[in-house]
Amino acid sequence: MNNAAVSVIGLGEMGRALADALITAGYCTTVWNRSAAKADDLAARGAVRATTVEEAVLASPLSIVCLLDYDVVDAILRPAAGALHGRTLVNLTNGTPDQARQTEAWAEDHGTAYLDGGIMAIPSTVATSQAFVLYSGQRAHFEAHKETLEVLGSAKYLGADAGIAALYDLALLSAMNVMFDGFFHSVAMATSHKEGNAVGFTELLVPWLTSMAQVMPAFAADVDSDAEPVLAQGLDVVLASVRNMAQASRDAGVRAEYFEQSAATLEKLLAEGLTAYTAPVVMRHLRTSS
Ligand code: FVH
Repeated sequence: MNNAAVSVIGLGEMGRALADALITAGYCTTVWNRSAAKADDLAARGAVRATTVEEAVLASPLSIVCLLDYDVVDAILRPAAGALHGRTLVNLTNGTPDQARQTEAWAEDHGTAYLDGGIMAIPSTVATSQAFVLYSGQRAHFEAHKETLEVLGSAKYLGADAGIAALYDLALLSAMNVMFDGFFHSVAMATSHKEGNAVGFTELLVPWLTSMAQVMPAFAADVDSDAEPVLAQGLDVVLASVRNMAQASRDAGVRAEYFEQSAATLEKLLAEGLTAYTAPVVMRHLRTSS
């Protein structure tokens, strides 16, 4: 039995999964939520109900917060600032890097050790081998609570800048969002055919995307390197296929704006005299500040 105490503030879908994992791991878990009924199942499993945020914070050396957004975090924690003094706050709410840094500064002003985090899991995968959680802030704070944080999923420390976990979290989520947009676009195209069906098509799509994901480390190495890129394709070849994707989408009665925009970008790069589609070329185009 692990007798360490942890408080979980925010018992939405994710907060309940986090609290449940801590109870299962044997932690003395205190919980608080605006809508108190969401603590019922956890209390039945042994969680201690706090009636105020302050009471929840005072119950444990470590409080884990998982709420809708940083405005809610701010509104909930501000009145409990005194209780947080000398304790550790881990904020797993989705937010921007600047919000994370501002919350760290606020916490430090109140004598609170702060870690910001990003949960790379859905509620059903919390505490499984699929789950990992990104953390940033002072390493000493992470090391002090690493064992507890490992209960939620593999704990990955990214660095002292409190904003880096949020940056990586949002970057990973952006890749996921674009992937799902691409998935739905491709399904709309494939099912425009009278013999097309989404399930059969997806049986081809998943191995295709899985295979293409294997190329990413080589692209990434080209981004990091100053040497000639290893992976290169003719820009004219890529443009021709993107134009075909746009035309076939239109012919299938599917919106083609994404590919029309993509074709316009490739045309612009060709007009600038570039001939190769490489990771550094794409990066230069994406980085608006360079
Ligand atoms: N669910 C997921 O799959 C993702 C996985 C990755 C991480 N996200 C982030 O986790 C945060 C919480 O998400 P959630 O799924 O738990 O969201 P909800 O079930 O909607 O719970 C929201 C909690 O926030 C409380 N809350 C909302 N507004 C207020 C407010 N004005 N004052 C006090 N509390 C508020 C809400 O309380 P209640 O409605 O139950 O009373 C819940 O505790 C989020 O950042 C995700 O991006 C989840």
